[in-house]
Amino acid sequence: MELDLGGILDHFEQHGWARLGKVMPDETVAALSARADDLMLGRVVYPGMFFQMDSATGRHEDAPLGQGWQGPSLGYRKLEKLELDPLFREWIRNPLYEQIARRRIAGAVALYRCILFNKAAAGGSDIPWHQDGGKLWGLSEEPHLQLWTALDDAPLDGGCLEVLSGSHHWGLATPLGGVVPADRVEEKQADAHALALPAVAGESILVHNMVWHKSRRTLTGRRRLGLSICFMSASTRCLRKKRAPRQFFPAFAATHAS
Ligand SMILES: O=C(O)CCC(=O)C(=O)O
Repeated sequence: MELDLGGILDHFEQHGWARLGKVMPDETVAALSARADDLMLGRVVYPGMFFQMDSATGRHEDAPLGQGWQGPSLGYRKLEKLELDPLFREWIRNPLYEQIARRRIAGAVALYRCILFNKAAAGGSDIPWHQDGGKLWGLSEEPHLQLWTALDDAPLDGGCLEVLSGSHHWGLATPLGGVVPADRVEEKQADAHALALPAVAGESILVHNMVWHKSRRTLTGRRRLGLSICFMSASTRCLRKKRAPRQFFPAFAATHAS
């Protein structure tokens, strides 16, 4: 498939998101999806992988913190450090993503995170308006490039991604980053202006870290898995002080041209 990357990246720059279309082959969708189940059910195990169980209430703020894997369940909300797994690693480094990363990031490229957002068939939970950055992320530079891919169909009533187009131009809503405070959401009438981005399994969407985005519970009775990959310059340093600074997974080495 020939993509007009120039046009896509212009759209990303202007609106804070852009559709790549269905770029993940069906067999990769199936393999990653099956591997996600294996990880949640404990059939494939990597020490150091991060898990967060979903809340029982459908409110994301009720999801338990710091408990990690709690036994076999398809009810996890987040799985992180998927770069530990060879199937996910291969997808992270696919040639299209490399091309995009090199157009946006000079020199060597590192992975900030590769994370699955799961909404289990029972519905999962809402994710409120938020930004991916700020002090919460604890980095020397703010990353801006994320690629979100549907591993299941994510229709309008099935927990699709929603964005506030153009909001990345406003920078961080708070120095801390993360959830956008209710008064800012109100001020910008974000819910009235939310743009839903339904996607079929295998579709990737570029998401600027600063664009306000959210997703609701799925009402379809089917699971909705979304895979989010955030790239950044390999020169970015972890600023955390309480524990040893994080070392980031090298995604793409520098080339002579970069
Ligand atoms: O997949 C989702 O539902 C939300 C994704 C998200 O919040 C993120 O990528 O930061």
